[in-house]
Amino acid sequence: VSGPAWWKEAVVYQIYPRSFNDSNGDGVGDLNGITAKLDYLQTLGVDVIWLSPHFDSPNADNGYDIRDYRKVMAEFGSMDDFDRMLAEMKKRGMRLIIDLVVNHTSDEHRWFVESRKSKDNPCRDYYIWRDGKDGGAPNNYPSFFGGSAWEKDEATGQYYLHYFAKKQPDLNWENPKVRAEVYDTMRFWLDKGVSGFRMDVIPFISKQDGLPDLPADRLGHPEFVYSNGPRVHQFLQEMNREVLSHYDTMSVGEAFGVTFEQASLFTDARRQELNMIFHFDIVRLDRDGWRKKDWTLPQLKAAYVQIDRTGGAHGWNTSFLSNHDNPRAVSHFGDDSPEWRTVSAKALATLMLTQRATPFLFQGDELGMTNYPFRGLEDYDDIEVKGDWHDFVESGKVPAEEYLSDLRQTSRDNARTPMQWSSAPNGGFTTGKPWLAVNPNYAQINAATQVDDPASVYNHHRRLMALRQQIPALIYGEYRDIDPNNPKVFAYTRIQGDKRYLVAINFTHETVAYTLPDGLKVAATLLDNGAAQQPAQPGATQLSLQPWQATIYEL
Ligand code: TEU
Ligand code: CA
Repeated sequence: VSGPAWWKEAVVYQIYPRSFNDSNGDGVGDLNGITAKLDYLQTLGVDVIWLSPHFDSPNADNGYDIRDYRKVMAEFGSMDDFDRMLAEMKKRGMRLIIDLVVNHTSDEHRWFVESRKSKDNPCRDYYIWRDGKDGGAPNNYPSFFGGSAWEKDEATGQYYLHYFAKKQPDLNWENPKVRAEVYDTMRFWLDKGVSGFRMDVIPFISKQDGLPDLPADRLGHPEFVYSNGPRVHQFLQEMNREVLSHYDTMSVGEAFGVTFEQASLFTDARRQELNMIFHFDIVRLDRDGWRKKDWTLPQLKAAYVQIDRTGGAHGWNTSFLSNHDNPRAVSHFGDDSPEWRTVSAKALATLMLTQRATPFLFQGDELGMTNYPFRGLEDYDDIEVKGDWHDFVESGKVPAEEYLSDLRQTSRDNARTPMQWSSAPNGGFTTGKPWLAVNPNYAQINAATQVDDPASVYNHHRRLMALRQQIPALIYGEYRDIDPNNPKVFAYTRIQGDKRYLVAINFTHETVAYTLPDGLKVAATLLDNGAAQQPAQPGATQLSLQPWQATIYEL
């Protein structure tokens, strides 16, 4: 049965190292830069750091294309820097999880360099090679970064499979040698003292038998097929048996393409696969690839209920509103105009940190950092942008303006602009030229001004994280949406034994008179995001919720 665990009680903070803090002025964040900011993270209340890939890589996809799994990316520092960073984290009682990117490697990885040489190379079978069909690719699989998922290689005339860029060939997990290499790599880092892994697109590791064509209605969303290979659970159980079960770890799988019905197959503790997965249903609620769609509050609430259900009695969930692949939380689900930015960012923090789930906070969201005011294509760095531009705009399917206008809101680069530490040039991120432009609003939004301001977004996160530590019901308590159809107010209870709490969030710009359903009565206000005009009276059944007010009550 699934009982208490350190990783259920932890708050995880995601660091995208390239954009976190540059210690040597080359414009790229680095490991020493992270070490220098550990006190800041400790004060915030972070228990676990998830570090996006820090391995040697030619950076076709910012480190999600790994050339050497046991080497630190030179731009980020050395293995000594890594060891020192980890030791400093431990000193502060923090743990580290790292990114395990093993669906694919870089095409510059030693295994692929060998593999492509000849059909009888000992590494040939580390990847997925097929003959072409009718003068073209072996099947109709699309890649997520544009074009076909197959690339023809001149040396042998065969094609290799790449679900992402052609510089990210997919590993062949059917080959026991590949699995043994992966498990060895995991042990290497665990023996160094890391506490687990975030696993990149892990449901994709098992490929469909015979690689048949996708049906036409799946071509727009191949993830639902790629995530359903016949042996994915067998591989994950083996990984757990061989590696994870021998260490005190946490594991979280990025579950792109995994539906609510399938989720517990990964996370039911009795199956011994992963501890948690990242569902895509909230961050992708209002979009289809780069395209924006409208969303309503009841839809958002329904996703929360469904995700909570997949946790059930034997699993556990994650709670997150952004990451390095998604726009900024406040720009996405709140209101990033100067008038509402602070209060709505705090409302979202309240939502994020009071779920029956482990919260994953993305760097900068604790400051209410916003999307970037992109103008044209030249402002973007992301490889995905270039692929989509090619597939949708250059192909003539979509006018450039339409693509660029949605992209401004959906692009991954929104989350990747450098951290805003202070009002110094470039937000104090670097003394050199940043690899990606800093958001011009850094003079208004930065850590230096927020750390000492009790009313800041940062300090609201701090208070929420402290409260979560004090009140087990906010972690383990049953989750119930008490008013799923209300289009303005998000209200839910968290109940554990006789401890009863209510979270009420006004998602509008208006004052809402809210009558508590089901005879619920407020006993006391525990924490408010600064919007409330007066505390609710004990016994109150009527709340006057101010614009973007988010309050945790005791019932
Ligand atoms: O992303 C998985 C993924 O498929 C999407 O979230 C991706 O961002 C894209 O929008 C799909 O259209 C993971 C990593 O988080 C991402 O940064 C990598 O680029 C990708 O895998 C490949 O490793
Ligand atoms: Ca640097």
